[in-house]
Amino acid sequence: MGTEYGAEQIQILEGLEAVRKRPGMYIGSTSIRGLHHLVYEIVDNSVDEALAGFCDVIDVTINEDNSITVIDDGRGIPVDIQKKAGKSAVEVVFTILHAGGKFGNGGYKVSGGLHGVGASVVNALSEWLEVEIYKDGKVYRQRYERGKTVKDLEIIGECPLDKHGTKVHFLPDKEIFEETVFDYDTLKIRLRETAFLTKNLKIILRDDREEKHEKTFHYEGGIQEFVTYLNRGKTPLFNQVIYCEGMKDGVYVEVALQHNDSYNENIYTFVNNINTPEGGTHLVGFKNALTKTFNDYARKNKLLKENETNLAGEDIREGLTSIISVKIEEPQFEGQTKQKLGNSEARGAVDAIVSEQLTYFLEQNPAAAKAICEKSVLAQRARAAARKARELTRRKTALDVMSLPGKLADCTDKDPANCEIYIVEGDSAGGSAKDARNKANQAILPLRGKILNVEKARLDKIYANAEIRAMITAFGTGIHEDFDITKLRYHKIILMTDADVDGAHISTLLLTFIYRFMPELIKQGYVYLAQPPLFKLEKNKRIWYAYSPEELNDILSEVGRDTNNKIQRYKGLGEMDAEQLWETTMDPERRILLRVTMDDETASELDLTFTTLMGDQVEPRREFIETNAKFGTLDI
Ligand code: TTJ
Repeated sequence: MGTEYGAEQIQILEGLEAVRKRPGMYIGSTSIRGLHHLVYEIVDNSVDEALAGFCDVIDVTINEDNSITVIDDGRGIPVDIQKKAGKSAVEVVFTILHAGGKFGNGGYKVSGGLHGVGASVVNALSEWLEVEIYKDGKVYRQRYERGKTVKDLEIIGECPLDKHGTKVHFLPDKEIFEETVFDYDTLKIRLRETAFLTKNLKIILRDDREEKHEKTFHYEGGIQEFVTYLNRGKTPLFNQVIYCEGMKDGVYVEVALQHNDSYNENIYTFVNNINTPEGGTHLVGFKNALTKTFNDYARKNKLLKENETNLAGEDIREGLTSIISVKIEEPQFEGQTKQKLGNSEARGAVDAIVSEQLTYFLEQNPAAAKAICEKSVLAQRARAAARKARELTRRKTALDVMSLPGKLADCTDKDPANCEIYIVEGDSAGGSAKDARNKANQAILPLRGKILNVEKARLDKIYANAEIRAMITAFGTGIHEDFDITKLRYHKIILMTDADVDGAHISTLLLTFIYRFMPELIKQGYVYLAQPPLFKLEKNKRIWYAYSPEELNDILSEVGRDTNNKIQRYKGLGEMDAEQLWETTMDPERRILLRVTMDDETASELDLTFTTLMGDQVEPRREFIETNAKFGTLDI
């Protein structure tokens, strides 16, 4: 780790021009997501320096003009001239694509993942970028504009001999990005995650814009504290967070886990601090070790009787919260989105380290071991019952209309791409919707009674629930091991509930079911929220609808505020007749639909969103419904 590292070790691979032409290729997109990516790309360089053991603090500031400043106390980017390029190493880092220690040997020990493309991409996509390096008593500085060097690297002053580090200040280019206003919460979630993954590193995030914020993330417990954080608002089965750590075949492995009393599995995997939402070999190794270790323990300690079958992996993972973090010198990413770890040595390393250390933990902590085993046995029984219940939701063939739920008013068009299904709460609203709809391509599924809260129920109960069964059969996709998105019968699944707190609650229950059991529907953008109006304004035989108090105000200002105004506040869908429902909420030409989105980047927070919403803690739930934060939605 202490290898001498200078300009020589940085290799030159490619030119920068391509980046401004096709930014999406390098940072995923030019939406707000890509914008935030610029910050992670810069910060990751400082994190690498921290991982190498030379940096303790990273300071990130969103400035008033939505420029970003990142300062670290590392060794400072090398300033010596690199012979091959004929310019300083700093300039190479910022002006040559793929430069940076990442591709050489003996430089950085680990490298970025998905878009680990480095500082030059950020530079190319910034109106301007300034770098300052504090090293050997001198302050170096260079400025670039849209990726082009403005001036040679200069010494602009002196600093104390013991000061060292790098400062980067950049303004994302408005010519490139659709959105150039940073979201404090998004950066906060991601930087907190980075701090959890890098034990002892302190990250400070400041927001110097109008609404000031400042937050310091510093976790001595690393991923163990991450698990505690993820389990906040839940009830752990035992106090300790199990921690396994070790190095094998060039793979550094850290795993932390703790069960809670819920039924959900919550595992987040990382490679070199980068989220791998599609898992990969490290996850496979972990699951193997967990299944094997618990079955061995349960048999040995008679928690599983001789005539009983082995626990399945999913039984043991019921209620499990875990972080798997590996560091590898040359990670290989696979899959369509390159978010899945491919290195086979990671499987063996995680398996070996977790098997050994988890076995030891269980032997040392029999009470915790017993609690987990007993929960797993219950899960095993529920799984058997659930299988039976699930079989009842299977339709014999895709064309077997007879097995569609009785309450479904299906549409006549059979091409899923044209079809929509409205999930409506209550028979009366369902009735209006049936009268209002375009029968050709709009199906209506009314749900009655309270929707089951899947956060609080085991699988067998969930699959036995009539409302949930109706949705599964209507969607056509099947569920669990049967799930097949190509069988989806409607490309728009539209949740239509009253525009009040109860309606929001029902929507959330429905979304929770979809999120937990059919997340692909959300990921692929098939799920929507209808937006019924809140107000009707009638004046001189003319009618306006408003979808928010602000909109009502705007309309009132336009038509004049006088005694001829008749304002009705809609308390529910039931107060609208079929024609009004069509005009305001269902007519594709006039309605507003919100597409439900989810962001892999902040997935660990999304889980809490559901736990909070659907769990026992009443206050956080209210707050969520009122602010409707985190769950992404897009106006379309
Ligand atoms: C590499 O090895 C020799 C000593 O310096 C190491 C290095 O480059 N460290 C380093 C880079 N620390 N911080 C950075 C860095 C910080 C920011 C904010 C942005 C960039 C591109 C690099």
